[in-house]
Amino acid sequence: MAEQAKIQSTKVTIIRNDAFVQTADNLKPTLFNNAITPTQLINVQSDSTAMHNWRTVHEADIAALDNRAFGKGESVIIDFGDHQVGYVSFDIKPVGSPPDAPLKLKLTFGEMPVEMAEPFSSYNGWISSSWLQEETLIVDVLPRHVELPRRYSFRYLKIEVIDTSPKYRVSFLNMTCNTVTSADIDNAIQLNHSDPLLQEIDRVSIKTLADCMQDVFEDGPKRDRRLWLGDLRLQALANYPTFQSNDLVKRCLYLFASVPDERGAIAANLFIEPHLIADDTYLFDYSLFFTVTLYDYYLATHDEATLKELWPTAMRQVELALERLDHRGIVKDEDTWWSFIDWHEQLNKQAPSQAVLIYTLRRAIHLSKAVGCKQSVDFEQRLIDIEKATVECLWDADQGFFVSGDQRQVSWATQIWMALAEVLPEDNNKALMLRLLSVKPEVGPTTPYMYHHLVEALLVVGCRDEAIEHLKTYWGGMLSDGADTFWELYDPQNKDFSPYGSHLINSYCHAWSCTPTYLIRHYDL
Ligand code: RAM
Repeated sequence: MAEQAKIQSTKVTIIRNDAFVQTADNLKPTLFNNAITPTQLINVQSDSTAMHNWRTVHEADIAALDNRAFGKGESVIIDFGDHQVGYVSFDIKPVGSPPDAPLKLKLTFGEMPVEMAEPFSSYNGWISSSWLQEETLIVDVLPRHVELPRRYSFRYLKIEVIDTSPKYRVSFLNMTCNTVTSADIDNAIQLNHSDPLLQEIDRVSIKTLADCMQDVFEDGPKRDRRLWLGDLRLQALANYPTFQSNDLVKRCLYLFASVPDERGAIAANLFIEPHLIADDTYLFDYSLFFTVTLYDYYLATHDEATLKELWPTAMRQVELALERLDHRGIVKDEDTWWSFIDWHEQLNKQAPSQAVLIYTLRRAIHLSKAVGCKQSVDFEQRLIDIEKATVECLWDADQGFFVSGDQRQVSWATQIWMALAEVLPEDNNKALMLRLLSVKPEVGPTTPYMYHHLVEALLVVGCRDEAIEHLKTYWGGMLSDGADTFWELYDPQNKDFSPYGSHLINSYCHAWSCTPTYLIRHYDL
């Protein structure tokens, strides 16, 4: 039995498994660096047809930067040509009289043109404005070589000269971004698809995944820069047929298993620095995805030792989820953020969560048999009972849809997850998805996360053409709207959508949108 230490937090007691922490530490990835130089100077112009109403226009070749000198109130926007994650350095040279006052600069980093155009002071969302990427730099002595200490996620860098003095101006030279990723890009498995759009979607998916692959699989290098279980599951799927950084998946699984609470529940996300800390957010679906991610990892690697060691943690997530069933065998609903599923404000989480439980139970049964655990017998019986209860209580035969919550809500998320969980017989499952596409209930998908599940559900039920069409329209839509990497949020009907109150804070390189490479390759689209 591994040595365990107890860490008291406000709400829960974390039972730390030091042996697991050690295993995770031993699997720390190598980081790859690459020095990137910018490609051009740009301006932003308002354009009602462009994403967020802003487009970039070429202002000058990058060579022009060396010969320009900037005084008080002047600014420049530098384009690094593609999305970058890394550390920026440059030289500042004074021009004119000896600098008789410090130099004050404001630097603004943006993944999207809108971040160059709209002042961050206009941000009024509910999550911290400190995620907006900016920096004030005061330089006493010139010339100076600057190495910014923070890692930034960006394509554009705006430099505003707040002040010099009337006697001198400044030039910026040797602008460089030293990029960082743990993805071995040179050795990624290539795809040669005959469809140029699918080829391009695959390329941008891999770029998105690589930029999120750091010391752990981060959800987004701009925000939250954190290991979330729901994102990890999808990143791992995209990783197997591309970078095959399977040890990074293993490391993340061990990190999650290192810090369960006193009931054995796995947190929804982890902080890695200054040391491993489980966030005090627990989500029903995300905890279950520990089990699912282990299942996918085992299928991809056949790593029996890891399966054996992590199986008790995986089994525990299912047991805890089963404890949430009411007397009918239906997951209890609650008016809190108890399960994630998707960001749609009106979405009721009960039925989709029920489906996630069924989806996970199937995989847990497979794993329990693989490790020779007698729990498989109980899980098999529970699965039969729960599926029966689901059809009895949540299936609305008149509407031909599953319903969720007291208000019997019919949402896309519910049908999609029920289809993935394969609750109905094959033909009915396919009919369910086709009905969903034709009826189009009001509570729809709002994130690439939910669109991933929509496309995969279509593939699972055998609607291949519809799946390809949705994949191309949705992710292709992001490309037409200027994506260098795929975004955290994209609602084609409401392109400014943000669950955080402002599109400025959205992440435009987000793990959960990198899955087309998995869908295209795994399902041979
Ligand atoms: C957001 C992040 C993350 C996601 C959670 C639920 O904070 O975008 O990717 O997993 O929500």
